[in-house]
Amino acid sequence: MPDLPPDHTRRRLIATIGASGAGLLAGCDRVNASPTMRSFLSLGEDASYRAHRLIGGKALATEFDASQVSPLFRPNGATMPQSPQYQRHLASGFAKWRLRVDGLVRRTLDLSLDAIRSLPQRTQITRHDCVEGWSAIGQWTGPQLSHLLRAAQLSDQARYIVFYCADEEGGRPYYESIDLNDAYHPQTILAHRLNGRPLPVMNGAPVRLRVERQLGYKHAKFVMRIEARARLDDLFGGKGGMWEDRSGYQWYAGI
Ligand SMILES: Nc1nc2c(c(=O)[nH]1)N[C@H]1C(S)=C(S)[C@@H](COP(=O)(O)O)O[C@H]1N2
Ligand SMILES: [Mo]
Repeated sequence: MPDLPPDHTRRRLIATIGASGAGLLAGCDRVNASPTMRSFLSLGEDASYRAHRLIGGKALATEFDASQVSPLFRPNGATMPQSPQYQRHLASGFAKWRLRVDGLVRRTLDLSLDAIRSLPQRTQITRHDCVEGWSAIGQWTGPQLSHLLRAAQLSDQARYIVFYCADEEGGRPYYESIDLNDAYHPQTILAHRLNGRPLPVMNGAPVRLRVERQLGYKHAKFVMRIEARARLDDLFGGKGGMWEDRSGYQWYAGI
């Protein structure tokens, strides 16, 4: 699948988010320079994380054929965030919803759904594996997270990308986080379409993360805000995600 947009799309992207072309189109050298192996908590001890990083940070998850797409992409976990704010956005077709990208960035972004739709898009057919013992194959479309991060221009201290969701668990938002290696991975996208249609609410509308080399709970739905951070141990329960905090799930959920 093509990663680079044709020139007119690029120009529109630059116009849309008002970033400099140099910043947007620069490579991701700084990712390779980032000390992801100097890890957080027990990550250095995690065999799956170590193995993945040794095999190569850019290994691709398997992509499938259109004929293999599951008839229904089964929803799991939260299927309808209850907050009045989310309900208002849903009622108005997310017309005034904005995805905020902030934290350790040089420019904060507030992206409308239209802006997200007009970025260069990637479509991929992948298998989602939930720890609860089910899988589904779906076709996802959305911009690569790397495009947003380049537009926001991460500062040198940024090590992790955190996703804050609209649904809450015990007074805290569902949240998840990934390292920069996964954040800049070509298959890491913010999906706003599933199987050729707008993303259904139950599957995470208006946008949800696809981070294809990890298990289902990492794929944050109903993403409201993306934050670049230097550390995770000072956020909520300190383990980098709602399930990690609450039930001791692995932070690196490599498949
Ligand atoms: N915001 C949010 N994201 C979430 C969840 C959730 O409850 N809330 N559940 C996770 C789990 S455990 C899985 S398996 C997938 C399910 O995605 P689906 O509903 O599209 O099947 O979303 C993940 N992302
Ligand atoms: Mo899951």
